[in-house]
Amino acid sequence: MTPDKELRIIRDFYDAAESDAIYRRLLQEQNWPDNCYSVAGREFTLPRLQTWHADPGIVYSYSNNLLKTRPWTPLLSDIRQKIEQFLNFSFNSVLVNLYRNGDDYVGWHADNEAELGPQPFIASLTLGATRQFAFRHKKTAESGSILLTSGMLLIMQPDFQHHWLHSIPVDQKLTQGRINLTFRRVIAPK
Ligand SMILES: O=C(O)CCC(=O)C(=O)O
Ligand SMILES: [Mn+2]
Repeated sequence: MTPDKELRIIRDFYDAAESDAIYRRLLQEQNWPDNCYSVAGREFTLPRLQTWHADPGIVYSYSNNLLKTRPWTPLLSDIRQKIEQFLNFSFNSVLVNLYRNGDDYVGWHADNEAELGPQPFIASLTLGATRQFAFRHKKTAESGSILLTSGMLLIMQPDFQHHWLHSIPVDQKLTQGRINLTFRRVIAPK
C-alpha cells in the first residue's frame, strides 16, 4: 500500500521563474522570527523558521502556542487565491516554513490537530531547494518518500493524515534553502 490516492502532486503549479521570484520575495519579506521558543517555561529551538498567518478570529493551538498570528501579506493572499481557485476549496490559514539549508528539518507528525476538524485537507507548496518528503504508515510502518521540487503543489487528502505520518528529513549535503507553505482550514471556535 502506498498513499497514492491520499496524495496528489501538481508538478509545475508555478513555473521555475515564478517559483524563484516567489521564493526570493518570501525570503526577504517574511520578517522571519527567531527559532527559540519557550513552552511551559522550557526553552527549545525549532529546527527551521516559521511564520503563521490566518484570517481574523482563527486560533490554532499548535502554532498559537509558539507563534504570533500574522495577517496575510499581499503575496501570501495571491498564492492562496490561485490555489483556492485551482482546488475550489477555501483555506483560512497558512503555516510558512523556512528550511535554511539541509540541516533544517521537520520530524515525524500528522497534521491532525483538533482545530483542523475530522477531515483535514491541506495544500502544500514548495519553493526553492528540492527536499525529500518522507511518509510512514501509522500501523504497518510501511514507508516511502517523494521529492518535492520548486513550484510543486502537494495536496494531502484527509485520509493521508489519518493513516500516515510525514517528515522532511535532514539532508546534510544541501546548502540551499527551501520555503514550504501549508494552507489549512482551521475550524473557527464557536
Ligand atoms: O515542508 C514540508 O513540505 C512539510 C511541512 C509540514 O509538514 C508542516 O508544516 O506540517
Ligand atoms: Mn505536516
